[in-house]
Amino acid sequence: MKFGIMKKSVAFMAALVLFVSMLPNASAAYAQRTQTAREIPFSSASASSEYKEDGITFRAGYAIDDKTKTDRPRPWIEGAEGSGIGETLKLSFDGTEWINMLSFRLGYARDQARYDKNNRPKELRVSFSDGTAYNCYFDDVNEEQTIRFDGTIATEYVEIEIRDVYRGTDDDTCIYQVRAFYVS
Ligand SMILES: [Ca+2]
Repeated sequence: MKFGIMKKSVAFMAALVLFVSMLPNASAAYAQRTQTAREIPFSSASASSEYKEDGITFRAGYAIDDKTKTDRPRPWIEGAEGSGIGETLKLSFDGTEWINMLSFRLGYARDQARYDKNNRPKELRVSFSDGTAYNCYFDDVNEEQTIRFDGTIATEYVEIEIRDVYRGTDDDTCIYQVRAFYVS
């Protein structure tokens, strides 16, 4: 009796192996989660200096405002003598946020003439309230450039120091827009 059952099982397994071997070959395909970038809005901005001209202050807040909501979008421009090396822009969240990516529009990015006229940051040192800091390097292009960090950073602010610039005809360095994201 036992022997009979075993024989039947062996026959079943043989049939199963034959059936599986007849299935069409297929390459492996693994599902991947779509990466989503959630923007974490800044709530306030301050700077070590702000450039003033014709009654306009190119204030820190311009670096975090919504460029689509104005006809004359402006950057933050440092107000120090020379290229503004060492000047800082501090962008704060409303409390502690988790971020792992920053995006930058650098220079006076509204149009090419303004972009060429003013300095564009080449190197920025980016510091967070958790004590970490990164030297970030940028190309001289009037496009959004993103910096993706290895880990996730829990921080109350993003502090940006100008370290090096691409020179324009005027020695004023501009940061047009900075945005923070959590990419999952
Ligand atoms: Ca300057």
